[in-house]
Amino acid sequence: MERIVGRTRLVLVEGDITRQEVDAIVNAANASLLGGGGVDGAIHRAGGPQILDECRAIVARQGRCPAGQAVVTGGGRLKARHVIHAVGPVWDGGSRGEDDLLRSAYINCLRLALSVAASSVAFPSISTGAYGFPIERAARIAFDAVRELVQEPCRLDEVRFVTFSRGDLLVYARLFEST
Ligand code: AR6
Repeated sequence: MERIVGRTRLVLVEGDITRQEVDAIVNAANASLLGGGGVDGAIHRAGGPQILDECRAIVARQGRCPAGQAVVTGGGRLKARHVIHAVGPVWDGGSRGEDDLLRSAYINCLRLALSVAASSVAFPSISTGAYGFPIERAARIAFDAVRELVQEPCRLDEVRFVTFSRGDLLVYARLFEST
């Protein structure tokens, strides 16, 4: 499924983010930046040890990465040249600033993608796995943040949402259809 916003193509697919042929893929990391399960584990496994080495160097330089923020490393063995490691909020009922932190994570990823001159970037559904953020609410925040940023024409040709289940795909598809 596709939508054009500004001069950017928004694309919805179901699949494995480690296999996407884009300039940058986003990782749903944690504040340690040292890897974990879910999409984080998959990216480090597929990309190899170079990504973890770079993450360690970043933490040594600037410390842990708080929720809402992101950092960028190379892509190691991945097809993507860059990995943007975003830390989403842990869901805690919804009244502890989770929405704003999730939105910041998406916006900061897009800014980092632009800063490394990526013209295509793929996102997983940040925070909706181990961190428990409800998928409908998260997808709406993700979609709105991306749409808002690319409304002003920018150098991003494509932003891809990569869902990992049919259920998540349908949630995003409803957003694409209603726009
Ligand atoms: N490609 C695309 N999406 C995936 C893949 C994949 N290969 N694998 C899982 N997903 P999660 P979070 C989906 O738990 O909620 C880690 O341990 C998954 O189905 O990976 O932000 C980190 O180190 C879900 O829809 O990330 C942190 O400690 C989405 O990716 C913590 O989990 C996000 O699920 C972060 O939790």
